[in-house]
Amino acid sequence: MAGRGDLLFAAAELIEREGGRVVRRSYMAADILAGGPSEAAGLPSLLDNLRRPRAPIAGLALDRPRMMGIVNVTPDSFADGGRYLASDAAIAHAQQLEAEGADILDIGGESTRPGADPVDAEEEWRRVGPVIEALAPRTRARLSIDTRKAEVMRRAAQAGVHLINDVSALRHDPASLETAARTGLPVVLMHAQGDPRSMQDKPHYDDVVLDICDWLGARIEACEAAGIPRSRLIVDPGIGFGKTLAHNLALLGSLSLFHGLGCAVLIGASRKSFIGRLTGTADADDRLPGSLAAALIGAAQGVQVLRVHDVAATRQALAVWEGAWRAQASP
Ligand code: 7PJ
Repeated sequence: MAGRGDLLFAAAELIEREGGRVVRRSYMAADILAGGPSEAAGLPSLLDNLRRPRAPIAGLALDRPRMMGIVNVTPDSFADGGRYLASDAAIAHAQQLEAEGADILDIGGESTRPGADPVDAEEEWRRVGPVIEALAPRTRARLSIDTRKAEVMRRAAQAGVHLINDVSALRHDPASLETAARTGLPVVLMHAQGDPRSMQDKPHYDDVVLDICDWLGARIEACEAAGIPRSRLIVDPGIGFGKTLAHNLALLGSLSLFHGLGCAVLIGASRKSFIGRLTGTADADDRLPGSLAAALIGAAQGVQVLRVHDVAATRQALAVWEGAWRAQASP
């Protein structure tokens, strides 16, 4: 799957909407490869999406899970509590995450946690600009700009970032599609229902996994129409963004479905409140065990990028998973 010899499927479930109903049918892989069930018209392109090797992202081969370390430069981000507001501290934190093994550093200056207030582009750039400018010439890790604003994307690209991460999937700012296309950079398209201020009010889906998969498919098409090829897109179901606990768990359980979109897949579950709600862990800093479990669930379903706070701990968890996984794939 996704060009990886260590990820295989022996059976597949074909899920289709028929009117208001969702119909699920299971097939053995051998039967699909022998020509496929005649009732499944879209199957050849779906199989092609599932199997096609993923292009490297910003020069990173996607043949194993990659870690994106989180660098918040915000006064109100819930997990770090503004501890890294000063750019010197953010730069030091980024370098620490790189030393721990982060492949990508995701630098954000606007908190998008539930209930957060927006900031303008000038203030956002004042926060992230000095951090990007300091890191760009001296880091091995790829730099990602976590922003919803075209102006911040443009300036970050100029300053040398390798990747755009937009939690609004290039919808928040009407100039983002065109600006992102012009940078030529890869883009993470994350699903969110509602905006950060209101998204946890009453999230609703007909079928959370299928609805988000279809939504991301439509965003991919919008990007392609704007000149960003699918090979430069990464999809993300947006854990915690307009989702109940049940929605988040359903998504984590069905991550492999998103490979059918033909892009690399990213998840960000690190320290999120669904872990707290599930386990009664009020303090985000105490959610490392649940975060590691979520990272391994992602790895086991072929997720190519894991967005995490705790790079060293995630690296250790992944090393054990990967060692055993590869040993059974080729004993
Ligand atoms: C995500 C993100 C996520 C992507 C945040 C937090 C909230 N970007 N930015 N995916 N979450 N792509 O880190 O808890 O899940 S901010």
